[in-house]
Amino acid sequence: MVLPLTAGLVPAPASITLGDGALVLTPGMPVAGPPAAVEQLRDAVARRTGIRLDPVDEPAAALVVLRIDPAIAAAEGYALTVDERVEIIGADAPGLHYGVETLLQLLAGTTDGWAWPTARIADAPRFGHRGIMLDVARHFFPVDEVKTIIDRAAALKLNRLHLHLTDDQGWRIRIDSWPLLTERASGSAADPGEPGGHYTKDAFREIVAHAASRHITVIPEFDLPGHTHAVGVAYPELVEEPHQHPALLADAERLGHALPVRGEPYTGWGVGHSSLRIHEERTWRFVRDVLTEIAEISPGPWIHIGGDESLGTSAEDFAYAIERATAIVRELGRIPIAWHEAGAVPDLAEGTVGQYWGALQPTPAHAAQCAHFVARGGTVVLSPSDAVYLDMKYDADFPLGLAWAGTVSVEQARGWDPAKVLDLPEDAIAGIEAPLWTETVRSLADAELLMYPRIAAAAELAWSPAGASSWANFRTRLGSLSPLWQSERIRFHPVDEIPWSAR
Ligand code: TNX
Repeated sequence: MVLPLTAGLVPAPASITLGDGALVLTPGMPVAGPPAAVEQLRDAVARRTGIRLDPVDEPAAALVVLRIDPAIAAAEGYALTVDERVEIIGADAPGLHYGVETLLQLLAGTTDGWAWPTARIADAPRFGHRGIMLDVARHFFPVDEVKTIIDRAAALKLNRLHLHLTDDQGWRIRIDSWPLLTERASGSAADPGEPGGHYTKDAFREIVAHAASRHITVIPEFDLPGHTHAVGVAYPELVEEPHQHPALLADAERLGHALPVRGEPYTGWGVGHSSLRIHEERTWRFVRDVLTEIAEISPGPWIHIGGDESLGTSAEDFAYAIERATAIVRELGRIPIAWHEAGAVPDLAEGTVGQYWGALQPTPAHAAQCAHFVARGGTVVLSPSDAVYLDMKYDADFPLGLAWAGTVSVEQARGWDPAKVLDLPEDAIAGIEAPLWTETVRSLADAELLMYPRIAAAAELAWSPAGASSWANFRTRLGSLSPLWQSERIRFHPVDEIPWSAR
């Protein structure tokens, strides 16, 4: 038997020993275990190979045995063995799910047919927060596309989907107490030719449920006090006049975009021009109502309140807004998350999680802002823009994406250590999140080209132990995923940096 079995696993497991044998798949191969995991495996194997595995009740009669034992590994971990049979023991349901994803990546075509290499793997994640962020405000993704993105994120062992639901260009979530948000402010996006769209509460619940079935928690974001131009399209009395700062004027001129006008849809790419009216009590009724309705449809522990690029809000008003918004989230029984600028606010709610989007080399101000979240009992999620911003161009010639943080190759996306970005203890780092901002994205295909393969680099840094492997080893493993990605119809950008396997 010729085995092209390279164990192309991404993210790299904590420990792996490969033998020289293999277990060949046969139609009707019996599989036993918890129904959700059995179905996950059967569906994926059938999609990849056309082979149907048979569910059986008795583990003793099965050749693939799936089970849960909390003693086997840390949370979300698993142990996997392939010899004459396959056994996957998850520490919990997510761990079993990830073990099955690993087994699917191990599957390879051989001269004897589809086979798993003899292997022994013990695995568990480095970080608890392994996220992707989708900007559905600049480009709206319908529910089915979000589900596709969820399935694929879970395959890379990611466990958070941060949905950036509101921004200057559009409001994407139905709020019953303020119905004009979606009636008047959801029909635009970051391109005059785009239709926009929004999620009804049922649609949002469907996304949350689908994510949960893949062990992914949805983190909804209502970005405030800036990035709120769309609020003013529905309720002009809630927002200030646009702040026409020099960078906004210069960018609008360069890109040929119109300037923001209060009460009218904005389709340009400028940032930092909008602000809620901080001193009106009506604004705070609005903020509380929105956060309350979002909390009602979001069972997860976190709610993101934005806080980035509030150039149209004075520092004093910004501090007041962040204090008040984070306190409301706490009152709703949830943990606030905010972009790192909110770390400048002395009295932000205790336990607020910061999301760092500056460079791999933080400025002293950024470092101090991040440290403040930790001093207030929170943690920090790392989204360094020159490493994990999925909307940065791969190189200057790439047609999609922006380049304000530089271009980001796959090697740059993977070549950093999450423990070394900020001068904080490792347990102050909640994990890593890779954002996809969508100013230049017009379709799921565009999104995929920016995400893949770089999302795999972010997933590896979030999951695998520090220093788990070299760049040379990562390139080879990543390249060997190409047949799997092709069979899943993922439109990845075939960068020259990676030796993509033909089969
Ligand atoms: C900065 S990063 C933003 C977004 C833009 C993005 C484009 C952050 C918190 N804010 O509003 O979409 O750059 O890369």
